[in-house]
Amino acid sequence: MISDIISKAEKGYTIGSKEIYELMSITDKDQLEELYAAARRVRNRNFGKKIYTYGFVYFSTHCKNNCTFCYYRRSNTGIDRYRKSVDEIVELSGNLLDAGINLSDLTMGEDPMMYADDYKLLLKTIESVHDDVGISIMASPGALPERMFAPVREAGADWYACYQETYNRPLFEKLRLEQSFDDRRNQKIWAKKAGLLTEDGMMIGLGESVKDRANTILTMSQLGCDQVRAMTFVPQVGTPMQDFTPYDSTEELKAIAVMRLINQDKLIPCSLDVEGIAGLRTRINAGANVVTSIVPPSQNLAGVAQHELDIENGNRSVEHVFEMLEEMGHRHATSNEYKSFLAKHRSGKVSI
Ligand code: SAM
Ligand code: MD0
Ligand code: SF4
Repeated sequence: MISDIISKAEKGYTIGSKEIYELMSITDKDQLEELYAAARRVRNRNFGKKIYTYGFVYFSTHCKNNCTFCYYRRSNTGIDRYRKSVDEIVELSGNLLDAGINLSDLTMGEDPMMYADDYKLLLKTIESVHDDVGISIMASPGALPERMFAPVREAGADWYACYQETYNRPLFEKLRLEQSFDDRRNQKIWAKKAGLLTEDGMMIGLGESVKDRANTILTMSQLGCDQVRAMTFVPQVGTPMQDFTPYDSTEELKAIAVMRLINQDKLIPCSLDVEGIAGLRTRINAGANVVTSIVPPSQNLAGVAQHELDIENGNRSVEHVFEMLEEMGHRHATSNEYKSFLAKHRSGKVSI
């Protein structure tokens, strides 16, 4: 039964919510292996040995929001926060490009300073990285009004990332306090209409059920995003969820593999922001094809879920990640290879 679903999905036939639920319910070790092996075959058939790489530039950790899971929520007072200047962000992105990284993920909390004067500083930041560096750009600035997506695209962003975390509406409302479920869902649609590639994402271990996970995977896939992700929740000191018992990575790995089977030519991240470098191999083996949250040491940059883990010791550095990919029989994609992937996907029609 499980084998039938895996092989049906591997061949590219559509599987529905019931079948996704069955796959997300697997606990047997051999069946899990079978799932990961199928996901690897699908990834390798579509992408060969190539793995894309993203640098993470968390350029402002100030935030007006109060998400219960997040270290940088506004009520977590007394933590260190920073805001990088445009020049610093340009320099960081330039270093990423020179080191062979495919994309600079320009991420921030919902920082009022960046949003002031009609998002002036945010747009200036994107534009400067585009004009002065030329690396591909993902913007992860939080939720924006619909009218801002065209300017974000014009400033030079290739991608807009905004994660729903869960498509269970009541759970969303308990997590993303004072934020609108529909508005956040619409972000992806508005971004796509403005010509941006889009990323959606789910978090695992927030109190959701297996059915919620299956439904979230299906909804993210149906929205037609070009990149979809899963990240295990990491409890954060000073937040209402600090005492949650963290999950191990099994559910995330399953989600990566299932997402791969139903989004065969899409990008699926292996984030170093959950388990640090220790989590790279398992996620690649589950079918991921982009390493995200590569952070250079000595730049005073933080991660989101793991704000320190493996950064200053250099384990999340470019060199170390490239080396590990080679050891696993993969190779990092060149900037031209990445740009041609973007061109191919950008021409896709809006399917919603
Ligand atoms: N502030 C913007 C926003 O929330 O859309 C951009 C930052 S976005 C990169 C932050 C994402 O990191 C969240 O959407 C969530 O998926 C993930 N994240 C935040 N805190 C986390 C945690 N404690 N554990 C795991 N993932 C987390
Ligand atoms: C990551 N810490 O890739 C980053 C972040 C934002 N677009 C991505 C969650 O894991
Ligand atoms: Fe702010 Fe994003 Fe953290 Fe929510 S997840 S508190 S919006 S930085």
